[in-house]
Amino acid sequence: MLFGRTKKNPVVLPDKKVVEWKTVTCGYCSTGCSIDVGFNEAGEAVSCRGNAEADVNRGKLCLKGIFEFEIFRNAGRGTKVMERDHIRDQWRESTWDSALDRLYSEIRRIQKTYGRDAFAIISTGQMLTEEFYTLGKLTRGLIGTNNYDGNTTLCMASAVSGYKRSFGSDGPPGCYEDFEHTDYLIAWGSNMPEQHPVMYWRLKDAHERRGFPIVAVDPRVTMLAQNASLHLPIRPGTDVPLMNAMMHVIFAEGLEDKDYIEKNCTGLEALKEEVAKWTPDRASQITGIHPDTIVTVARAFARAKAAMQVWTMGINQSTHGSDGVVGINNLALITGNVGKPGGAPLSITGQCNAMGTREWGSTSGLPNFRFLENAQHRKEVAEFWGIDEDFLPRKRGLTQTDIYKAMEAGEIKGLWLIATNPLTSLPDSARVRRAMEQLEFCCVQDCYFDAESVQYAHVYLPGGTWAEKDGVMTNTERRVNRVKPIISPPGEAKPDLWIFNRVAERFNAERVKEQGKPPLTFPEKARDVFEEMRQLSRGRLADYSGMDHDLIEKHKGIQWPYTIEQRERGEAPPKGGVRLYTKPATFCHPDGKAKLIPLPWVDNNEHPDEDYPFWLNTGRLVEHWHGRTKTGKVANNNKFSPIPFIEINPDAARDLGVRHGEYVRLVSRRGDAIVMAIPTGRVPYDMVFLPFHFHNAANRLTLGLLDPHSRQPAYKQQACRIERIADQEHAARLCKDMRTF
Ligand SMILES: Nc1nc2c(c(=O)[nH]1)N[C@H]1C(S)=C(S)[C@@H](COP(=O)(O)OP(=O)(O)OC[C@H]3O[C@@H](n4cnc5c(=O)[nH]c(N)nc54)[C@H](O)[C@@H]3O)O[C@H]1N2
Ligand SMILES: Nc1nc2c(c(=O)[nH]1)N[C@H]1C(S)=C(S)[C@@H](COP(=O)(O)OP(=O)(O)OC[C@H]3O[C@@H](n4cnc5c(=O)[nH]c(N)nc54)[C@H](O)[C@@H]3O)O[C@H]1N2
Ligand code: SF4
Ligand SMILES: [Mo]
Repeated sequence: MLFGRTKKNPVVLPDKKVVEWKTVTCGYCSTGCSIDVGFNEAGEAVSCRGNAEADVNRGKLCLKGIFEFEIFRNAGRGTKVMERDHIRDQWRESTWDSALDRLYSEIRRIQKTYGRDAFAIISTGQMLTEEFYTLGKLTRGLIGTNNYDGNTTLCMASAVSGYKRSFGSDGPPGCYEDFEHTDYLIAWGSNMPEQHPVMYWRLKDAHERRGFPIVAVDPRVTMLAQNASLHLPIRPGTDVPLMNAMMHVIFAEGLEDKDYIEKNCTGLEALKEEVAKWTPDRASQITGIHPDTIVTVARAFARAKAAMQVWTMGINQSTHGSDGVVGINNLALITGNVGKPGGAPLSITGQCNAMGTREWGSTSGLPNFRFLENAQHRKEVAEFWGIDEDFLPRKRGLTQTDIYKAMEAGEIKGLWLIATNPLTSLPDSARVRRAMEQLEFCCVQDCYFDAESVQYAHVYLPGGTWAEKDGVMTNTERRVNRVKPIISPPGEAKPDLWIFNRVAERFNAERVKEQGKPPLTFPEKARDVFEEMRQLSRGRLADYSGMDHDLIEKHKGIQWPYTIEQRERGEAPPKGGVRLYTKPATFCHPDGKAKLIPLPWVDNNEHPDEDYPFWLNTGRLVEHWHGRTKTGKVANNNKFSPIPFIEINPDAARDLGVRHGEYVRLVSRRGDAIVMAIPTGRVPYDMVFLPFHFHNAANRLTLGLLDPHSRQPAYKQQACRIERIADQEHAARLCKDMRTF
């Protein structure tokens, strides 16, 4: 019998005439899928398919990965080095030598005039690990500014800070294989089917076979919530009270794992004292979740043989982001769900290599989770690099979010932006513009010349991206994956590693000439940089010492830790399933114990009121990537949502007299934006959801209060109002002006 369409409109797959497939790792999200890129006879990249041998994705890709080959040559790529004297001047074509000399001399001029930290460097989670390590060495070892951070402060800072507070170090303990063992899974503020689609496929696959409950905690009815066993439509910013009430129930009913706590944790009494105050009734008033539901979830979570928690930006991007992560860790610790199959508090990372910069970028510390505040760590790294120990600062400098405030206040005068686009991604873009206008000098290193921050640059450096470059990336489950240069960057664009090495040459020459000291090593080849990292990692939590580029490639990714001792014993790298803290009292605090930390809660969000009656929630769509420099030009991605829009509840739309597809003006205390209204039951009556992918939309309105521990902005909780627009044609033009490609 024949299935499917046999005659009418058969689906015909175009023959792309691929003659060769080359395997790399996807450059979008942190799932870390392995991709085969197909090349035709002319050497053009024409197709992508999932690599079937890789444990991560087992042949699958999402719709960003499928069309990723298009980014090598799509519109707006930077192909020339550009310079100008003032940000209002026209650009002129320049040369690498001229632009890099200028970058070097402006850094030193600004440092000499205003102090060492008056020049800031901000990087990303989207380069390769060898590039992060090299930039860290250049910044900490030669340039010497302490105002060095990454866009990961907008993304993973709360997870990092929460892990450090609970466990003594960053580093997600779980892995994807945990989905295959868990008996209960809570997803806090994570829309995995859209943001980590192939990771979700792994979860769904395990779920279909074993049928454990999945609980989605999210104010929206996300795609994950639609597929969950239970959806808790929590009031924005109130996850910590919910966690406290769950712990209240667990202790009140004696469901905690006393033996695990005894062997592994400190701080039990103080935690118990705090959560005693959080009855389900009290938490229900704050969270909007029925007390019976809280009791049911707490009991089931504690009774499950193995219970897992995953979370993403719904937790991290909040004024209680770091506390939310600690709350998740507390729940895991009191029920003994750390370091065992199916039991993990697993932070889902965002960007393809946000983990790589956490491990090696030296932004918040020194390589491999070493701290600037630790004298022994400073000594180790200074000796390894061959620098004076005193050259390293004794505590970390400003975070990205605070760097912009210092720019606005005129304390920071120069900026080198690398692979991040703050005009679209930082909260309250009017303030970001004011801050950028204060700068005496700004260099933007981006693979796209049409990235908005280029508007404020004096020097533009065209970077290569993704598989135009050589190195590794670490995914959410601590798997180090390989990326190879399968095509050259367009025009004069160069891999970021090449750029850092050329900048390092200039600072090294100064070091030799002015201080008579030998230059620091800056290997040209990524595999030689990896060798330095491998040595520095020995005996550390993120131990890479058993790995090298070829082995990583052969195994389609290796999870850390994989030590030289394991390799010498002949142990092959495990296929998956590597966990942290599997043995008792092996946490990273000095006593080996994890800390249970009480979490009192203060409500400090901007709430809807009479003037601004809606919650403004912002986030992502499956088809787009951040500021859309990439996906905005891929037709098969952009066509799904080419203009800014809000999800609005159909009843709210009706009460406002707003029809489906009408343009409205969204107004907050910071600014306004014209967006299209799409009524949907996904959001409650008093909330709108605005994807942040569109330039001049979401972040004109966001408030971005900062978490006190991590300094990460609360992008998801603020108030706005909706105004109808009489002249729809004019509104359509304005909306289009907000950048569509
Ligand atoms: N397609 C696509 N995938 C991506 C990205 C992309 O741009 N596009 N970016 C990557 C990056 S860098 C990141 S960080 C991840 C982000 O991945 P996610 O965090 O999954 O994505 P978001 O849409 O930002 O936010 C997730 C959810 O948080 C919910 N939320 C809002 N407020 C609260 C709250 O107070 N409590 C709770 N519990 N939930 C809340 C929102 O309603 C939203 O559904 O995605 C990665 N993957
Ligand atoms: N309102 C709101 N705002 C948010 C968020 C939210 O949920 N809501 N989420 C926040 C989060 S989690 C994140 S991670 C940030 C992301 O914020 P950004 O980092 O600003 O996001 P991107 O648009 O990905 O910017 C990356 C830039 O680097 C360039 N690029 C990409 N790859 C390379 C490369 O290999 N080399 C070089 N030189 N350049 C490259 C791209 O062209 C792009 O211009 O946004 C944050 N902003
Ligand atoms: S799930 Fe993430 S890593 Fe996999 S193809 Fe999609 S964007 Fe790439
Ligand atoms: Mo992110």
